[in-house]
Amino acid sequence: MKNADLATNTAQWKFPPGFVWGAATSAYQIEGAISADGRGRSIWDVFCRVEGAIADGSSGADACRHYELWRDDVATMKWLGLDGYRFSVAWPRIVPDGDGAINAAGLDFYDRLVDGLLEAGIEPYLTLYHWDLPSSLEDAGGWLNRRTADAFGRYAAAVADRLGDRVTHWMTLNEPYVSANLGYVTGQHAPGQRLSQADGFDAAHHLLVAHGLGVTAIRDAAPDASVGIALNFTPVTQVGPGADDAHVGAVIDAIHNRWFIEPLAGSPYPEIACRAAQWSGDVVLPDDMDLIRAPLDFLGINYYTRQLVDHTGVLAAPGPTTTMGWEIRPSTLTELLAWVHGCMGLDAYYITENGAAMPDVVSEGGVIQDHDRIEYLATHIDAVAGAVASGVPVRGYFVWSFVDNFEWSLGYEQKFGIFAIESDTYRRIPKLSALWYRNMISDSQAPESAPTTGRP
Ligand code: IFM
Repeated sequence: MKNADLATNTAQWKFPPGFVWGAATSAYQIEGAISADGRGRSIWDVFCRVEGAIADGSSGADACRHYELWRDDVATMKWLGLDGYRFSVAWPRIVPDGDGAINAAGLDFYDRLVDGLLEAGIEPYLTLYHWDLPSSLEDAGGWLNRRTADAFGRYAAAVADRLGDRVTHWMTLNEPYVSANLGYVTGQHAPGQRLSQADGFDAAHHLLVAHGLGVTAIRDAAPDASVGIALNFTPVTQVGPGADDAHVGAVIDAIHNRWFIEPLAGSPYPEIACRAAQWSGDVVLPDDMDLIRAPLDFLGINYYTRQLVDHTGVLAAPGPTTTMGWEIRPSTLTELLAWVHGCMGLDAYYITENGAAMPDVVSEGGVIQDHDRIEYLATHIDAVAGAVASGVPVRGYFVWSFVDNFEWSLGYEQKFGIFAIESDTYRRIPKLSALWYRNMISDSQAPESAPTTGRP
């Protein structure tokens, strides 16, 4: 079927009953209100003030004002027909100094949000850490310091104690690859450090220790919780026939795609990556790998694109691409899901992020006719259906993102939302993709399109 037909025939996919259609966001990208109700400072508040760090000089200080407008947002999600909403909790709202006293007002906000979602019939999917580390922890070394992992365990316990009676689905971390590598190696993200890959692996290890401590804390507070982690994958396609092309491809693949999933599945860190970075692994304490491999209920998979690699490294993506310059490649998602299932063998996977930044031209009628985004979503949902048909138990799909938001070092120039935000009023304006997603959800829930597996 042609891509355009895939997008128009929204009743074609046969997902299992109970498949969760959702949308995703994260705290710093949408909340704003960075000084409200005792919130502490995060590394992103600090990083955004560094000259040149953010492409458009902006920050998440106001973002989408979700902290103030969350009730309207929940109503909009209900209108969309979402089954699930994936959001993150801002650590600095709960523990302003990173470790120590709990700020009840911060917990109150998420308490209200969770109740509001449940009242609207929307299941909360909660991520504990989506990159907004309390800056006082960074002052003490951040993720290079193991104590940050211990502090995360205590923070996780505080959130789970308060919300564990109503939130079933928990993710410890979002994309620890990005926290470790963009935060401590390339410096593109907060805290903006440019250190060695070996230092990046120290940070990555501490993130995984934090994950393990978080899993324990959540299970202690909420024994029936379904617990996972959201990992991002950028599969590598080797270009060029040489052994050197294969070697560089294998190293990049190990750093990007294998580093986190393999220890979660009980294997050691990939040897080829440790060797390439001359990583001593001194930070790994005797019981760490057992802590990291704690059984999970599900894995969250964030997928946007693949990367082409030769002996020189990652190559510019061939077209078609999104405005991020990321190649649009849905078939890789089907292959990725099979590979992930082979590694983890779990009963449940969620696509916890998938979506596209597009130019979003406003038509004469004032509507954002984002047919390109609709096609991206349709072809990727079709790719998920393909994986489901071949036996991968994918249980849900969360579009990134619910609204245009603060795209980290790229500011507000990259637009991933299915809703735009009107400047001045902060009104959420549905793009054509929001209407499409709404129809697709409603069609997929129609009784005649709910057989047990696969696509036609
Ligand atoms: O906006 C980000 C999100 O915070 C994490 N995953 C990728 C998205 C798009 O870059």
